[in-house]
Amino acid sequence: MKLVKDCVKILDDNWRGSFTIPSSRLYPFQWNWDSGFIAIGNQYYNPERAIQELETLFSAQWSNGFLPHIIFHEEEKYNSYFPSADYWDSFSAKYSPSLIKTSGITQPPITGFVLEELWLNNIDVTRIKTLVEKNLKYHKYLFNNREFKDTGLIQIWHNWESGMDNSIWWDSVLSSIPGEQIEQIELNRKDIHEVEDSKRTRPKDIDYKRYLYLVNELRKNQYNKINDDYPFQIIDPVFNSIFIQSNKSLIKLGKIFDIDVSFYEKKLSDIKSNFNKILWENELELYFPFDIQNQQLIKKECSGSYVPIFSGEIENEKVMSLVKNLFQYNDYYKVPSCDPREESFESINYWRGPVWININWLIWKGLLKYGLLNEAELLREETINLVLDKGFFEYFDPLKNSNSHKGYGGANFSWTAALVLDMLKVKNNELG
Ligand code: 2M8
Repeated sequence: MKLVKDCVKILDDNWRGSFTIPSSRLYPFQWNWDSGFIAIGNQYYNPERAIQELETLFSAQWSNGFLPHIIFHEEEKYNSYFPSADYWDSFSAKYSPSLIKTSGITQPPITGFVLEELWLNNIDVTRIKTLVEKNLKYHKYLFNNREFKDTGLIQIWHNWESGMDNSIWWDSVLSSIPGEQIEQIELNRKDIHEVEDSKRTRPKDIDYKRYLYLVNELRKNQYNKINDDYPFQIIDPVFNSIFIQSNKSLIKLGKIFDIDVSFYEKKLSDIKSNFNKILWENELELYFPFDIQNQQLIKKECSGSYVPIFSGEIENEKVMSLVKNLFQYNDYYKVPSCDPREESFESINYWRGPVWININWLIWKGLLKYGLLNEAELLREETINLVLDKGFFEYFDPLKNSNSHKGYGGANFSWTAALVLDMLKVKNNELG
């Protein structure tokens, strides 16, 4: 099947000997949640690469358990990405590894779930056990350093930690950073030279200055704590839904491997009882992020509002409301990263409107968990067709009547290929 061959070729081309880059030139290093999604796709054709991908990621784990979002593997490429390895300056942080440079923030913790998938697919048990132990240490770090009060819920400290970088969800918080704090920040952006039409498809300079302001503040504290007035303290439903599922997977695997997981069981029950209380909005019947500094939900409809289905831990009634909402419009492809009815919607600007394959995949997985097979199939078909029609890009214009003949951002994008492979696998039950 040609589509399968194309997916495998992209994963092959982006493989760098022990890890996979998301897309050449634009993202020349290893990214945390990308690696999780990539391993999902590689487990069928290349199980050795799937496990190695995670082993390489965890080889850059900090001694306190923290798992960074970028691993800067190839020194000669340090300056081809901004902010560069030197900008992050991880070597000056107490707990960072001393041989490999990394960023100082994390990303949605998908790897626990991925390990369960690899285990189900009979990939080397001894190697999986070692990774489960490391992954549990990472979750312990999150509980010990990022828990919001005693809720079990984890806070993120940077919009890059959400993985949905310039989502309209973060607008209010980021724009609260005073102008004089970012005036002096210098940019040396590389991304804008690597994609077409970057003015309309990538974040603006002023956004980048705010992102860097946050990095600078975190770096002063060795990425390990925040000051009381630090503006970005968010409980993100996407991060936490993925975290719930990964905790469940690690608890299951931990028991199989005779590891004491009682700490995580207690914490998981805390998150489960607080997730809906804090993040569900009753009138709009959607999930939203909670802004801790301003003590309020950020009530804007984004694709992330649906990702909690992936956790498998929300009540049927809520799932049905989400599904009703999700399938009510047919004039755009599912699932736009920002609802087209929102004022800030921009159809081709990165996380402010376009469809992303990883978010569709998470929602699709969630629908399957609830036995919503028709809805899951609709989403799966639409997602695969979008890639067939517009190519293996990073993101896609959701408007059906637009003139977009191809996708946007990075081409030959690894997680697009990997997750399409997974979606094909379920349908055909084999890939050949
Ligand atoms: C994008 O984020 C990076 C920063 O981490 C960037 O824009 O330079 C996001 O889409 C993120 O979710 C993704 O992991 C990363 C690599 O694909 O690119």
